[in-house]
Amino acid sequence: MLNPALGIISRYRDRLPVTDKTPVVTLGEGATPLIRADRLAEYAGLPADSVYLKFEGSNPTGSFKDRGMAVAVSKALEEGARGVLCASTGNTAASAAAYAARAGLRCMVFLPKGGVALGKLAQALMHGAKIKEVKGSFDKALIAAFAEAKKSGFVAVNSSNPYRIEGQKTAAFEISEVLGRMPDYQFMPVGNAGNITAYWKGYRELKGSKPKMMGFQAAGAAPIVLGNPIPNPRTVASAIRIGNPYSWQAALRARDESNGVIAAVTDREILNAWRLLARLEGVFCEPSSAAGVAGLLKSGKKGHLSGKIVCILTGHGLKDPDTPLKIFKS
Ligand code: AN7
Repeated sequence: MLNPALGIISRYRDRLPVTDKTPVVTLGEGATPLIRADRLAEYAGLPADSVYLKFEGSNPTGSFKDRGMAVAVSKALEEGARGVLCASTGNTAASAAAYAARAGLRCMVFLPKGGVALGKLAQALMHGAKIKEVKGSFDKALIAAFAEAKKSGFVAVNSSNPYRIEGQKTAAFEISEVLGRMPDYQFMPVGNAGNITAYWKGYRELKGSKPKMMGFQAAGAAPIVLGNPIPNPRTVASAIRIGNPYSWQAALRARDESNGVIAAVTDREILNAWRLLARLEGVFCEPSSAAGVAGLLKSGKKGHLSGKIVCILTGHGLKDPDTPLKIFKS
């Protein structure tokens, strides 16, 4: 195996849209741990050696976005872009800012004002991104970002950018390599729905029996579950506070082709799963990342799960230091 520190482009070059001419911009993303979670499995009423946590918080900027950004920024550099831009609930901005800095590109980020966790804002500032705060939700910021991309010629590196999806699909390859096959179920949060789209693309490119894709939105920000956009999405899980996901149709395809589910979990269920991960397994993810685990705990109780189950923990707990302090004050 190639040195994992070389990043996903070196490891999966033959399965990514790069050539010898593509300048590889990497921070050593990917090769994140797949952590066996027996105590969580027991809590969910499932057997030992059935539940695994893919801890994407171990990526260089602390979220899964780095996989997609490595490819998107490398391609932007190859294509001679002046800069990159994105709208973001925080993690995309942090990742874009870091990879743009490394590539010597300018970076502009459109953020929902007051809606981004502290650590993510600190990252975007630290890496020198130009920050535009937009009144309203992520969905408004995305419209502003697309308008600016048209005007400025900066490349949009939201998950509308197909290279983002290509990079993110590599997590499906890693899980399958470690388990020796694809899992039976995959539980994960759904926001703008790029990641569920990317995983499903990755699994589709592999031969064998594929997982059921189990996506979870926060109940106050669950447009896909309700079947219509939400003008004012609300949830404690700021990363997935999204009312009109870009990859809506692709997420429905992933759900339907895999015989999976996209459902909602309440903030209470998210926070409970988030705390359980920290206290039963020693794994600190951000609140949004726990939405898939909240879904697992609900489904586990119904008793029809079996086989290997992977939960995607999309971002690191240190991204959002305010939420534990607010919730566990005493
Ligand atoms: C920790 O950074 O949309 O369903 O702008 O940061 O692929 O959107 C973040 C999303 C899950 C949802 N977990 O993934 C952004 C942004 C974390 C996240 C999601 C996000 P998608």
